[in-house]
Parts: sequence; structure tokens; C-alpha cells
Amino acid sequence: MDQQNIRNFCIIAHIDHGKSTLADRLLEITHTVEQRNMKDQLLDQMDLERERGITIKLQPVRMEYQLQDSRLKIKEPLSDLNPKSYILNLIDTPGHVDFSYEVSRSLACCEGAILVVDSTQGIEAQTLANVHLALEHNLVLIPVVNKIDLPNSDRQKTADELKAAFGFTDDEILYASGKTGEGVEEIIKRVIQKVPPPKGDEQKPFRGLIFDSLYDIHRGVVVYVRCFEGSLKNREKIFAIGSQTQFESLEVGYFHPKMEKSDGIKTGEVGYIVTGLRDVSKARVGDTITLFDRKTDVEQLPGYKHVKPMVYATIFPVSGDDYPILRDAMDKLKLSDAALEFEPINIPSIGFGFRTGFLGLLHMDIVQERLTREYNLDLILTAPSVAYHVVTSAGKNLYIHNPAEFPDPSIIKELYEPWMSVNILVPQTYIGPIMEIATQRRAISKDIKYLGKDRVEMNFEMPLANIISDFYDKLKSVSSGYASLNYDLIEERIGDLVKVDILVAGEPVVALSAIMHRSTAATDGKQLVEKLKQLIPKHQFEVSIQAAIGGKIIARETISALRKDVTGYLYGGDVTRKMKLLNKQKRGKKRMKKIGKVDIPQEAFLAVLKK
Ligand SMILES: Nc1nc2c(ncn2[C@@H]2O[C@H](COP(=O)(O)OP(=O)(O)OP(=O)(O)O)[C@@H](O)[C@H]2O)c(=O)[nH]1
Ligand SMILES: [Mg+2]
Repeated sequence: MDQQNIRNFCIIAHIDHGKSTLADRLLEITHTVEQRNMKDQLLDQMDLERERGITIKLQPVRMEYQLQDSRLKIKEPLSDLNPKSYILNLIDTPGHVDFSYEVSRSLACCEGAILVVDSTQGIEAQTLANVHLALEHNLVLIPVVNKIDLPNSDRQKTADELKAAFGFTDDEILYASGKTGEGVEEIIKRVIQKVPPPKGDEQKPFRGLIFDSLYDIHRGVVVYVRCFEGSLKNREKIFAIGSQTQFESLEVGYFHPKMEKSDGIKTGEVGYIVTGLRDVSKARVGDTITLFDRKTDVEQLPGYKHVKPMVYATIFPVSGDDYPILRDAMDKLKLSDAALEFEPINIPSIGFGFRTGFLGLLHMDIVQERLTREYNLDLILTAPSVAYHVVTSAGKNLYIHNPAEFPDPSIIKELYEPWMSVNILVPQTYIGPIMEIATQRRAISKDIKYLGKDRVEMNFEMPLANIISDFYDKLKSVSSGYASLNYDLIEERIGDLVKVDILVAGEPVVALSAIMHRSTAATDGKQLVEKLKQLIPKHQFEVSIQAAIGGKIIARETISALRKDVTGYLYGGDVTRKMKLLNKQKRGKKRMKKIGKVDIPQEAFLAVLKK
């Protein structure tokens, strides 16, 4: 295929605005997937994505499109386009803020992006954030007002917002329904018309960027690549420049969206390479692959900026014997989750685990779920914490990712915490209540901008610790679900923070301790103790729960001893699948870790998050 006839683009939007559904229609129009194999949000291939109805991972697919095919009922002739066959390389991306690293990696492989906005919602926080990302990559944007089939769709208002926020003109904006397919062909034509074909010299040696990867037990590491120069065939000797590793292209192919072998991959194309590598550290996302015997002629591509985790939690196996399985599972999971970071840690009285960095709480939840299902592990996660920076009186810098690592207050000279710039998009009627919940959480209001008629963008600066606790839930409830949120790190700032220790049955449990703002630590500590009382089960003996700041007890509750034997629930009769699932979830909820003499359930570790 002539390079001029290739288009590489992705679909970006706020969560749930209909990216994957629109991708379904593109797959149908281009006959990429046979009708009998079609299902809703086909590109959401992980079980977890399908169950939760959200996209978690980027997903590439290669489509072929015949322009001016009578079947496609193209209305007006496109004089500046050749009536030919086009290769459309699409990448569907997630919309949730926690997965924006997937978006930025996708953007680096594309020349254009379809910007989808749900016309029943209008522009939301990740619409703005993703547009900014796309513009940083110099992508051509094609704005699409989506879900126009819905009775409460307001296309004019949505178009006005697109014009006000990004300066689009009327004739640039397309209208479509991913559900009914209305307007979708126009999108394809616009992509062919507006998105430039990939540049790059076919004669040069192969130069490909790894933008994603996975581990296959039979075939080893499989890397997803965008070829920027040259070409690659099956069974060539290749070289990863960053990791300085030689290997072979055991199989090269395209995504349809299932992986299908081809003769090779050429300049401007997107495909995969089966490497056979077993050591997962040798083919990292962001690395450049070239031909082994041309390795000195090829310069490494810029790759990706390192993403910094937002929150940290420690993952422990419920049974210490599972630690080696967990270690292997984390290594493999990292390959299909490029944002995951971890290092081994040993916490006294709990044992060996991994201090793990996540991009947010949904990311944390997904990682725990994937480790549990894909590797059959029973895990406990400690409460997520942001990273603190301590300068000691001796002038040393300590980075603390876990309240358990907090140093003795007497040696702390300065203590810093991460502050974020926060963007909230909301109808203007909610300005008051949002201002209130934000300022209660130490936010500083910066400005309020109008986007279109009644939608506003509120900008704050706010400590990350206050965002991850319960801010998002509160925001949704005070705005009847209309507010959307995005945030970025600005800097670390000095904070007046203290560590609240939790003692269970007289023993400090470091995994339950929390770092809190001094002004609210006494009330928050008391609340935490009350919640723990509800969450920790009764034992054969009385269990006291105390909160202490610097050795001084600030709150105490007691869980009375168990009186009689409790027999487990028995389910009789016909057990439906649904019931089985419910039981499984119940069992999951009972996951506990024995610390000293006391069994502490998973929810107790997360109690500090809930207000
Ligand atoms: N009526 C109607 N519903 C739609 C349309 N497009 C998507 N939906 C529905 O909107 C919901 C979200 O659709 P998805 O395609 O999963 O949205 P997404 O943007 O891929 O979501 P994430 O990837 O999780 O960010 C689903 O319930 C879809 O059925 C549309 O054009 N019309
Ligand atoms: Mg999706």
C-alpha cells in the first residue's frame, strides 16, 4: 500500500462519550470484522473492560476502506481525494483520567484524532485534557458531536461549546451517532481528507516505536509498534536500542483487531512483533526497535516521558507463600500496563509485599482485580497515600510513599506534599456548592471561565491528598453527577501534616496509620477509629482500637468479644450463576490479613479514604 493512502488516527473523548461504540461502526463500514462476530464495544477485549463498560487499555485496529464504493453511498464526489483503497489505522483510547497515559502513547503513533463529544453532556474535563494532549503532539483534530440519536441530545449547544473552547468553525464540526451509524461515513471521509498521511523514508533501515506490549505464555513478549521508517519482515534479526537487546522478529503482523500475521510492516504502519523474549525488561514501552546489523545507523526515537504515579499503596499476598507468584505476576502485568511501578518492601508484622505506584484509585482497583483474576492471587492493599518529601534537620531528603515510612517528627525540618491544578467542568448553577466542598478541602480558587452559554471551567489548586480521599464522590453528589474533574501536578508545597498512628489491641498497625492535616487530624482520627470499629470483625477476645498522635491517644473504641459460634451462611436449592457470582464477591470481601492476633479485612485498610 502506498504510504499516501495510509491514515493513522485515534479516537479521544471524555469517559463514556461513545469512542468504542463509534469504533464498532467503523469496523462494520470497513468490513473489518464479520457481522456474525460483531458485538458492542468490540475493541474492549478484556473481561474487566466488558464487565465494567469502560475502556482501560488502548486498542489498535487496521481497517481497509474503499473510497467511492457505491455501497457506501458517498454523497458528493471528493475531488481532492483519489478513489482508491485506504488503510486506516485506528487506536481506540480510554477516557478515564487514570488511563491518560494510554492516550498519550496512542497520540504519539498518529497524525490525527477524532474528538468525540457526547451531545447530551457537552464538553467535560477529559475532553479539554485530551485535546491539550493531542495539540502537544501536533495532531489534526476532527470534532464530532456524538449520540445525536438521543432525545436529550443538544447538538447546537455542544457545537457552540466546541467553538468556544477550541475555536472550531461550523463547517469543521461533524454530527453522528455511534449507535445508529448516522454520520459515521462522513467521519471516515473527513479523516482521509484532513489527516495527513504518515511521513518517513521507506528506504531507511527499520525504525519502530514500541507503544504497548503484552506477555504471551507461548510466544513471550509481543510488542505493538508504529513503524516510522523502513520496513521489517518476519524472521529478521532486530535490536532494541534502549535496552541494548538483540532478538528476532518471530512473527510480524497487523491488528484486525486480532493479531494476524503479514509479510511484514512498512513505513507509516502500525503492527505487532512477536519477540519470544522471556525477560520482560528487555522490550519496554517507549523503546526503539531497529535491524540488528543497522543498529549503529539508527537513532533512538524520543519515546515517552516517564509518568509519575499519583498514589502509592502496598500490595501483600494474603498468604506469605504467594510472594514469588506475586512478584512474577507484577512483572508480567507491567508489560500490559506501562504505568505500573513497584518495588519490594518488607513491613514489620505484615511481611513482604510491593510498594506500588498508581495513576489513581481506579487504576489501583483495576490492578488489584487483574492480579486477582489473571494470576489467581488473594491480595491485600494498604490505604493509598500520596508521596511526601521530608527534609530532615540533618539536611537529608526522604521520599515517603507510605505512612509506615514516616520518620520521627523530631527529625523533620520541612515536610512537603504534592499540589495539583484542578479543572472542573460543570453547568454554572453548581458553582456555589462546588466552591464550598473544594475550599473545605484546602483548595485555593484560581479562576472561573465560561465555555459556551452555561458551562463553566473552575480552576483550583488543591493538595492531591484531599483529591484522592473523597473529593470526587462529593463533587458528583453536589453537582447531580454533572461535574467532571481533571488534575495535573504543579509542585510540592510545605504542609502542616502529622502522622496519626492506629493501635489495634494495643499494637501499632503501621499499615493502618495515616498522614493528616494538623488542623483536622483530631476529628479525622476519631472518625477513622469509629469506622475501623465497624469494619474489623469480632474476635474471641476484646479488641481495642486507638488513634494516637505522637504517642498521645486521641480516640479509642472497643470491639467486644465474640460470645457464641457463628456458623457460615448456607445457600440451599438451585444455585444460579448469578448467585455463584454474588458468593464469590462475598468471599472476596472477606479477604483478611492477620496482623498480630487480629484479622484485619481489606475494607479496614481503605477506611481512611471514606469520610
Ligand atoms: N444512544 C446512544 N448511545 C451511545 C452512543 N454511543 C455510545 N453510546 C452508549 O454510551 C455508553 C458508553 O459508550 P462507549 O462506546 O463504551 O464509550 P467510551 O467513550 O468508549 O467509554 P470509555 O472508553 O470508557 O471512556 C454505552 O452505553 C453506549 O451504548 C450513541 O451514539 N447513541
Ligand atoms: Mg471505550
